[in-house]
Amino acid sequence: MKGLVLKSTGNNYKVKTESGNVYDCRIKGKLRLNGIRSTNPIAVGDYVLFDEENESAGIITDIADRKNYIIRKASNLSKESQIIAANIDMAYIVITVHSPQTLLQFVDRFLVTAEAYDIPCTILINKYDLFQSEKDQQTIQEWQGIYRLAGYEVLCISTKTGHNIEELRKRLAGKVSLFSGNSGVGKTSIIKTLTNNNDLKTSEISKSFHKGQHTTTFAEMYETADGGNIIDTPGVKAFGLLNMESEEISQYFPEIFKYSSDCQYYNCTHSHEPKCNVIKAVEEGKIALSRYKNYLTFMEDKNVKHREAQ
Ligand SMILES: Nc1nc2c(ncn2[C@@H]2O[C@H](COP(=O)(O)OP(=O)(O)OP(=O)(O)O)[C@@H](O)[C@H]2O)c(=O)[nH]1
Ligand SMILES: [Mg+2]
Ligand SMILES: [Zn+2]
Repeated sequence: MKGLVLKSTGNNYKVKTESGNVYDCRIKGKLRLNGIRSTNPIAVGDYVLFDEENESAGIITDIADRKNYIIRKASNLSKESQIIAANIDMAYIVITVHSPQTLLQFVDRFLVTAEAYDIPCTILINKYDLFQSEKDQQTIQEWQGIYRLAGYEVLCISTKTGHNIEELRKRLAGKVSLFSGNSGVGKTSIIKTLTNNNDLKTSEISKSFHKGQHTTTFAEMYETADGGNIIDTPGVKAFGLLNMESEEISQYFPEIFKYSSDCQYYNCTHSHEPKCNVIKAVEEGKIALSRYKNYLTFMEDKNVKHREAQ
């Protein structure tokens, strides 16, 4: 039988067949896994073949080739990597100005990762109802400016007031969408709003630490009424960049990549070289300073790692 993996807990897989039956599956023996070293060989969004054991249980025997997948490393130096999901059309990074505060470096790490896997990404600023003060509005405008300049769509939403929820619903129709972001930003709340699924668990962020409580513990896929699939994921603290070479990093900042073709040196790192068109674009405000600074930080991280490895 063929099915779609809706949830993976590492040794148990919830698999849905085309006719809509759901099976609890396990893996037996070794599966050929394309050489990916990961803590979870099969992920949400994977298509698998399985043998039916009874009407609600099965054994996975094979996994179909993936269109794409996205991997997360817990930190830059961590060896363990985890496949977050497979066969994704679109990734959404959910962020908040405060309650909890999202750092732009976290956003940029996520965007670089999504670019590396060629997954288009949209930024959702959730809890818009909380950000009506002048200061918060300024931050939102600044963030919109930064990311629109880089070519990303930025949408302000609120599950409390319904702001832009219908806009978001349109974008999700007929697609597989992944939701990621820090714990407590409201990923599950958004999915709950869109699917009317009351089984979904959400919880308030902690009063003393102003952080989420890691309420969602496993990635899971949910269906919307208009044939979309949304993948909810556990909140993450950090995104380690994958094994990419420092030269690759500029390719994953679309706006830096765009201007780099006119740098004087073909191997320009856009950090100190004369006649660097990227530095010129930053000076002219065509590339946001915060993006450029994070680019330099990621390059530096990579170089530090290289030095340590030698
Ligand atoms: N004011 C306001 N609160 C919201 C909004 N959306 C979600 N929340 C609240 O934010 C808190 C955290 O929401 P969750 O949906 O559990 O957050 P999450 O991102 O899924 O968190 P993890 O599962 O831990 O990663 C809950 O108390 C929600 O009610 C919103 O638009 N406005
Ligand atoms: Mg959640
Ligand atoms: Zn340059």
